[in-house]
Amino acid sequence: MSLLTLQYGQCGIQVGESLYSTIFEDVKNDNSSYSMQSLNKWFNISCNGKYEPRSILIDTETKVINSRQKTTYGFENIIAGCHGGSANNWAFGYNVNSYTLIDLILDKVRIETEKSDYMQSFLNIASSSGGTGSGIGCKVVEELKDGYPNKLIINAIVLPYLNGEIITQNYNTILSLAKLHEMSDIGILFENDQIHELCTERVHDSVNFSDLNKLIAFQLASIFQPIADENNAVFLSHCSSHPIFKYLRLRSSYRSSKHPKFECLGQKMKKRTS
Ligand SMILES: Nc1nc2c(ncn2[C@@H]2O[C@H](COP(=O)(O)OP(=O)(O)O)[C@@H](O)[C@H]2O)c(=O)[nH]1
Ligand SMILES: [Mg+2]
Repeated sequence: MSLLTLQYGQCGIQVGESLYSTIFEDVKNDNSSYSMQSLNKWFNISCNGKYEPRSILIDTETKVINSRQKTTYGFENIIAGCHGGSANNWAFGYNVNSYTLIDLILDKVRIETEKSDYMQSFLNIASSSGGTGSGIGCKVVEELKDGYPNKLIINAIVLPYLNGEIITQNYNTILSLAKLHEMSDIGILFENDQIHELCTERVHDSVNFSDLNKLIAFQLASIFQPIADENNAVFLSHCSSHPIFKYLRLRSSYRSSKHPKFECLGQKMKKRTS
């Protein structure tokens, strides 16, 4: 089973990149069935043997896209126009910018879904508090829910620091969560404050976004990496089929081993969710 990742805005793109590099580090140079399953889940393999992340990067400015580090695998699907951002305004992203980009995005989604017969889920990654990820993200999720009713919609949402960097963050977050709650099969929430605290305890004092993203990536990978004879996404969908359990909050500490062995949630799910 594979999934298609959609990364929106600065936060979504940076977290998504960290997720892909974590996955790639976990499985590269390894021919085990675990690694093969994982690679097939996250990457298309081109005819010249190059790994292409099964992912679409979406932004309304080019700053983050242009400052990405080079990787051995290339992100091929990039939609980043010079629209001047979404002004940290959910409504502007949802009502205005999304109309400029939606056809392009849905076209890429169609092409990617047609590449794999086993595409089971969409994984959307965004912050709730900016304008692009929250606004355009919600619009795209709405279209995905409508156009692909049999696929699982999984939304990984980063909640802002409580002390707030963006004056509109609370409005954007409420609007995003209200929309996404209707349409998510699974919502996974990451609170920047909590993730920051975990990183400070375990790593060092001067924590930056890259540390936060690494921890978020480890937590996401611990859900989605394959386990023997079981598909985690299906397992998760059972867990969250009741509306009360739709939102999961993961609690795990920073894992800094060089080759992390991702724990599947399995029996530990109950302990970690709230
Ligand atoms: N964890 C994490 N949070 C981020 C990152 N970049 C931005 N944020 C948070 O995302 C929010 C701003 O959203 P952003 O993605 O910049 O807005 P957008 O580009 O308009 O979607 C703020 O609350 C930031 O704290 C990141 O790389 N990691
Ligand atoms: Mg932005």
